[in-house]
Amino acid sequence: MKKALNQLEAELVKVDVIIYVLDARAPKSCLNPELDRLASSRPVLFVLNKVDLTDIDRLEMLAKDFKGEGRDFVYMKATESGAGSIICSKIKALCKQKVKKFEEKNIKPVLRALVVGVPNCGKSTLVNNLCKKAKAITGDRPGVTKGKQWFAIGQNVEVCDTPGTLYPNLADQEVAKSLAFIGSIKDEITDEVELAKEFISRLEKIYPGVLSERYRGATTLEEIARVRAFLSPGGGFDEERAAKTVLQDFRSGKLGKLLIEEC
Ligand SMILES: Nc1nc2c(ncn2[C@@H]2O[C@H](COP(=O)(O)OP(=O)(O)OP(=O)(O)O)[C@@H](O)[C@H]2O)c(=O)[nH]1
Ligand SMILES: [Mg+2]
Repeated sequence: MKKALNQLEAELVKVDVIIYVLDARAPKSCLNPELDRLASSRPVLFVLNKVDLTDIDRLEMLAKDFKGEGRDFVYMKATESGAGSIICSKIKALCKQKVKKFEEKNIKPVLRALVVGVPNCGKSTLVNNLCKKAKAITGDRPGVTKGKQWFAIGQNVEVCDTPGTLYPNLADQEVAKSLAFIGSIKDEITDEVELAKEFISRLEKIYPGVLSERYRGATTLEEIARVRAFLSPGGGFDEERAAKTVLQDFRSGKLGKLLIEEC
């Protein structure tokens, strides 16, 4: 991740604006203090992506923090074609000084935007949306994009897709858990049973009743395995399968539209 951040820093000198993609199910947890430092020298457009999966009422409570001098935000469903069209006008508004300076000389400036964010938040999907073509590879797992790539998206705007960047050291356990819940950290390096237990405990605090409604009264992994008849080959109930099911149901929106961090 240190290498990825160094590469971003090198790219930063070429760009006018940063498109900072956040997963709207845990937007604060997606803020990387290292990226914030890099982003402090440029205007920033926060893209609160995956709004189709989040709790918009709670998101609205957080959204105002993403607006200010040289800062703006948009709600986004990057998988919906045409949804990205608002980005160009937001970028132009954020870069209005450069645009004005060039237009005074009768030149249309090219605006360059660097797309950054944690793994799996939808950066490449957004870039494809802006290109109106599937040019960047996307995937439902972290670590899909391996290197930076520039794309012209029309209207004199170019965007650079980048690999997802996590914090060099995820000291805040609550943040680390949120990122694991939304699939920004590889499941292979986390214990899914432990993660699902943490998820259940967070969910019961913020949205009591959601689990028991989906799993016919069950609220623990063992109970969920029981109601789903997930049996272990060695006897007993398969908590690992229940853990995978709970996490997958959250990530795919089957548990409802949820914002899974404290507001
Ligand atoms: N429901 C929903 N899914 C989305 C949205 N945007 C992206 N996705 C899905 O999220 C997954 C990750 O998307 P990518 O665009 O590959 O994410 P990325 O940030 O480029 O990921 P890395 O390259 O690994 O850092 C894919 O399965 C997308 O289809 C959205 O607005 N809503
Ligand atoms: Mg990508």
